[in-house]
Amino acid sequence: MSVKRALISVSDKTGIVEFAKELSKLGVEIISTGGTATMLQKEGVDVIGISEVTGFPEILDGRLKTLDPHIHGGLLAVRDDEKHMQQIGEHNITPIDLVVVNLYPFKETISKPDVEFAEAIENIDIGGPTMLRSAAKNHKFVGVVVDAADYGKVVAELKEGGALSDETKRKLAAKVFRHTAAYDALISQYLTAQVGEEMAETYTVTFEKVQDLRYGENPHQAAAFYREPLAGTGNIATAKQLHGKELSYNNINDGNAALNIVKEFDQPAVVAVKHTNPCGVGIGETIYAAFRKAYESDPVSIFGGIIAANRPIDKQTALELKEIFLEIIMAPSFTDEALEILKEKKNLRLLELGEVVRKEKGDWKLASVEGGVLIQTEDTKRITAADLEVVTDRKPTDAEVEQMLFGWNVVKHVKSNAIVLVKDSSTVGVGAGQMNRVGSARIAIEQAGEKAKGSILASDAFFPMPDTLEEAAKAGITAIIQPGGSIRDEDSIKAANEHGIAMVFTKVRHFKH
Ligand code: 93A
Repeated sequence: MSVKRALISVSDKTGIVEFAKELSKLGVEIISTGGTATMLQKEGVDVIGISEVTGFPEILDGRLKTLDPHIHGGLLAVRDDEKHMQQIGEHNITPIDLVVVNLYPFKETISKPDVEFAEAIENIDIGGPTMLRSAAKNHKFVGVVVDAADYGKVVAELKEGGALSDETKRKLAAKVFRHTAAYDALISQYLTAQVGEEMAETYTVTFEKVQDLRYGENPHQAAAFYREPLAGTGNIATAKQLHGKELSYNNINDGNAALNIVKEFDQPAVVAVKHTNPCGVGIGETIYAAFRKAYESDPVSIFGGIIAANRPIDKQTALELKEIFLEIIMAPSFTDEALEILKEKKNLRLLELGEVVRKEKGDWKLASVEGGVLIQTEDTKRITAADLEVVTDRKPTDAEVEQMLFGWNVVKHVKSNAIVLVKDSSTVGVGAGQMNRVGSARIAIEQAGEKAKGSILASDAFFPMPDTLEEAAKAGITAIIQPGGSIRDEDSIKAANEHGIAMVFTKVRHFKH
């Protein structure tokens, strides 16, 4: 079916003049709304003003422009239904064969810092989505373009055969409903957050594709990476890749884990991650000092790891990083010298994060399960020395308390059951993901070897029995931080006292599954 009449109403006017000119050349009559019509006319395109078609002025500050039977009748009439065609004829409605609409910039508006609520509301488009939906419903007869990226393809098809193919029209319609659904999802999220009803009867989210991925966790799984429309800086989703091979699914997942840990620290920190668990974390006066500590934590496991830093990577650090086989280095930025050094490694992925800051208020976290999704707030719980309850005869020294809090910030990010040993502001042993706590403790102790002596043990959840304490005492661990709350706490406290270990309870636990 040939395209005789098109309606163009766009907020983002990129490429619209060229597109409209091409349509005009093809003999298509163009109807257009206020700002769009003005622009097209200025550029010498003949347009019919929307009011000429509706017989009604644009009123209510533009809220009422296209919401009119002359428009929607022209979009919705089924062309091969005699009754429909007779009815629109009786009402002087002319069919519209092509709709080109993009919507009021709601996302851009709410992305502005300090946006006023009223401004956000004014940017909820009503007439635009309505036209898109009418046209998309009647896509058998109407072409509908919501994405400027499709202008070229539409013109090419019209030039070729004077009409759009059924396949193209159906694809365009599907895109429209994806677009309007995402548009409404964002409005619903914004308003829902405003009234604090996040876990309402339905939960509608939308994600935008960042990139296709070669495969998922394994080569036989398909995968792509999507981001939240309003993702801020300092995230894996908005990081800028400066160098190296394409990111993989596992890279992104591990990178996210490393970043979450490094964000815990205000002082310079470096985190090395393998399979989403930290294998080395260090904090220090400088990023180099932090890197040394992270590296010395476990010089074996860092091989093939992912590094996150919360300060720019300098030359000194780059020179040593270059000597290790790494998948990714992520940092707020890289000095020119550091970049030059690291770029010598062809495959090494370098990600520039922008500002890396700890979030005070967490996002909603989604975990997919078969047939559904679990939603929870992010674990952003923090504690200070004042929150610690000393439960043993021996009180921890100030230095021990400092190390306890460091260990606590790390163990929170280790898959449960999680045990972390720390010494001199670096991790020396990490036990992750075991099905019993003492198993994780044994792994951490074994990995620490000699370094276990004089170290501090952090546990993400309480000790159900005193076996972990006995292991800790044997290894020469001097202090323990754990949530407490087991019915057998007294057994662990007794064992700690027997061995002169200082132990504190946080009364907060950090399961991570
Ligand atoms: O305010 S609206 O919801 N009411 C309408 O009737 C209407 N018709 C088109 N917004 C409406 N539009 C939108 O106006 C389009 O979706 C487009 O984004 C914008 C184009 O306006 P202008 O041509 O005046 O720049």
